[in-house]
Amino acid sequence: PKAIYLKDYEAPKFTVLHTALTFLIEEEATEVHSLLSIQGEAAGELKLNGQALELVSVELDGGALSEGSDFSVDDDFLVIHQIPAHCKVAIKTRIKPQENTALEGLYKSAGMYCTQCEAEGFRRITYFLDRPDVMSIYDVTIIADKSKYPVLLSNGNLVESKELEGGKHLAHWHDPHKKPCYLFALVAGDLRHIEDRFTTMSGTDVTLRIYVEPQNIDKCDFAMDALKRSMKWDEERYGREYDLDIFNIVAVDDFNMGAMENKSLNIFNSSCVLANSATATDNAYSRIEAIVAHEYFHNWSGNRVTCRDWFQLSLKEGFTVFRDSQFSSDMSSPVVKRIDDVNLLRTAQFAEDAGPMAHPIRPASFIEISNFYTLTIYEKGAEVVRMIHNLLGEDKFREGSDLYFQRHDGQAVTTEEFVKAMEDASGIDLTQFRNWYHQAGTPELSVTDQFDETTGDYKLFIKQTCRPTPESDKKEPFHIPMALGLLDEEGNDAQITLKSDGKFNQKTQVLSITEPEQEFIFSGFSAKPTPSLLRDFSAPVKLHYPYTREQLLFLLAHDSDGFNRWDAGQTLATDIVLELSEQVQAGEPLEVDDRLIETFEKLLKEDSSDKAMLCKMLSLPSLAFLIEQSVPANVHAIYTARTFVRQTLANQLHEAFLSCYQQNHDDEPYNYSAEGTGKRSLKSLCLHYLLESDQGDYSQLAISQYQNSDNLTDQHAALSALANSRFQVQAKACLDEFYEKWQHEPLVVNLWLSMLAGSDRIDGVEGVEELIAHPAFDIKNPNKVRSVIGVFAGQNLRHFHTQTGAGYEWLADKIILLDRLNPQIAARLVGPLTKWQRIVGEGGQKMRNTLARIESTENLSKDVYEVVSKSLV
Ligand code: BAL
Ligand code: ZN
Repeated sequence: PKAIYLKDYEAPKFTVLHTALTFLIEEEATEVHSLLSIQGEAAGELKLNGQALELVSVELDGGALSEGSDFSVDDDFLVIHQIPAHCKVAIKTRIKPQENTALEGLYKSAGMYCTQCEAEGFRRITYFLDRPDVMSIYDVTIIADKSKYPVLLSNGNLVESKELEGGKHLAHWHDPHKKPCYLFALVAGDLRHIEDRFTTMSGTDVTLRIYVEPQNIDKCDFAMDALKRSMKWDEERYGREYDLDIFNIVAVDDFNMGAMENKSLNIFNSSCVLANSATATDNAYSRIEAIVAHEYFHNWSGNRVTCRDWFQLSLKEGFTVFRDSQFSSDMSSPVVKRIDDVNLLRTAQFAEDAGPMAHPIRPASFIEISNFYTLTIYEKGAEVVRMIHNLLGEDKFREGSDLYFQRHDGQAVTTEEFVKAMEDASGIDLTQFRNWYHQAGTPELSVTDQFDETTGDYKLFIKQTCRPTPESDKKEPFHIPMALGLLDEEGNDAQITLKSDGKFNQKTQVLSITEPEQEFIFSGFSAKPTPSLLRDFSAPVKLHYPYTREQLLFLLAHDSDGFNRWDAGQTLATDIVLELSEQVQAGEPLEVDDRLIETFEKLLKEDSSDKAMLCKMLSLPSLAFLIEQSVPANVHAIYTARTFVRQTLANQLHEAFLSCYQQNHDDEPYNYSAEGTGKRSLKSLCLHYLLESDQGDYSQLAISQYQNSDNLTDQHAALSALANSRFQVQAKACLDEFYEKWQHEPLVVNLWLSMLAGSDRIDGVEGVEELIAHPAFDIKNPNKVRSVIGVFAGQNLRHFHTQTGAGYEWLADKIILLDRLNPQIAARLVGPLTKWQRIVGEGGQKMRNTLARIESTENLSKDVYEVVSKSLV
């Protein structure tokens, strides 16, 4: 397979002004008739994309064309040798959605037809200029059996609907907004809906509907509420109003992504829309709220202003993730939201940036674009927009955003247009800042300091570096905004006075790091302050400062920045666990630093009102995060050390954990709210520690919580604590009962599968293979693949990295099998193996050998080939 390069971009020679599509849906096959009104500057060859299509006929301005003399067709293109500058091309194709397991283009999920066209799925529906800079007005007619498919949906407004002979019916949809074909959508099925209304800021009445399979009609209310809140928030925060009379959401079970922002017809993975207290956890509620908002916000950041080409994907994704994170932050606790975002970034995106698939947020090349829906494009992309927001300030950022939407409404543009609008609106020079867009890798800041008692000057020396990544060895310095606080001896924020410009600034000062090495001098100190660096994680960088454990404890107790207070605790715990892991390897006796235990005890006894924050403070860094901090990593030594710390805390503080558990355990009916979620998360954390303690048998506490709770969050917490504990008999009884009760609810079953696949007590590869053989598993369903294979390989690191290498071989077998069915999902599963260079010794080598075995498999998809081959370089 060949790579595609950004530098080769050329504007299209023809565009499609209008696209009329007719879908004749039959059980055997679906016929797609398309009539394209084409316009170019001059006559010439027309090269249309198409994949897995059966071509029926081609006409040009009403006359039939012949293969060979007029056009040629192969696996990827239909080429019409010569068309005039203005013409109409009519193409008929036949497709088999019911056999489409790749879930791209038009496919069938649980008896309903639906589409997924981003990035390049439309070419599996009909021959087209399948590129985002070709924008067209669509008229879509759907004809299908009325009893089987009573609901027929597409983008825009319904302009006609009627009954036809033979039990069929027809619906005609017209979308007045021109759009790229990746935003096209169609749904045909036997669906129910709930309906609500929203009046926009200029007074337009919008009908809102959520369509689901009949059994799910009681799980739509929360998503509807989230949608209305998103619409209002986007008006208030960004001045963005909805632009059609109808907005539809449809839930489907088989979906490669979380959801898709098709114009006015968002299609959602059912896991990202369906919720009630019995079938969704707090985590699911919060994910649903964020994804409903994300897809809705795309209506402006993505649909009204779209991407010129797929190298610009972060233009819409980075900005929209930033917008949805602002929304979620406004709906709950900003610090907790920031902690969650940064945890994901530092654990998974930093690993991506340090691995063989590292790419800039605006990549320069790819083989398969589906492989670039990454944490880098999304999460790091959002961090880059966040830095612009912080450099400009809220008001100027809003002016920049307004200017961007006003200038480029209806256009397909690049990240450059976004940055330029921000620059023009604010007058702030972002020239150097642009390096974030085309340089991959995580910059590292090494900070040292010095205090001069005679002058009262405090100096910070900051050095920035960035390791080589596949696209370049040598990096230009990044523009890194570093938010800084300086704590005095009492732990208060000192006034920060930069000696060079002499003026008093705020208690948090943002320093612009732009050079490879920089020095800052602050004056007016009577004693050496404690630096609070990178407050609120002001830039996506790795920070190195030689904090002593005493300094970290001081920050943990006093820092006015909530994020850094939490981060001081994480740094302390990381330091302790990694030191212990060295001792594990040296065969030395282990002992946990008393100061960590004292800190936990103090936190547990504090009467904190912010339960969610307390839960974060009491959570140890994850095994995945710790592995990232230690390269090359000895997974088993780190696992042993971390487990030892958990058990020591559990044993020494079990009474405090019990008391905290009891204080937060009440009989109030379930209600999804920031307060309720915080309480439940804290309670669940205490329960997990209690079940790890050997100072008492707390299994009954978990069993009772499982049996008596009115909500899935608490039941899941109890079950997963049991599943990971020494109480395996009780765990099995409860888990079996849970499955019996919920086997008809796919989303609950998926949670059950993921609890088992992620359990510390699973019987290794044999245990996970039993899940694959279970009737609840279906390899064609991406949610089930993620729940079992994804969780085992991506989260159950102790068992995946079993020393025999059996975990790697098992994963390779699944990837090879799945590649025949769904290459996108297969390629995602390669991720854990790509980290082979970070795993110490033989383990890393075994991972590499496994990758080589996958690479040697015949007829590998582009998707899997790209990830595997790049990982082996
Ligand atoms: N555009 C693909 C799904 C999403 O990011 O919203
Ligand atoms: Zn998105």
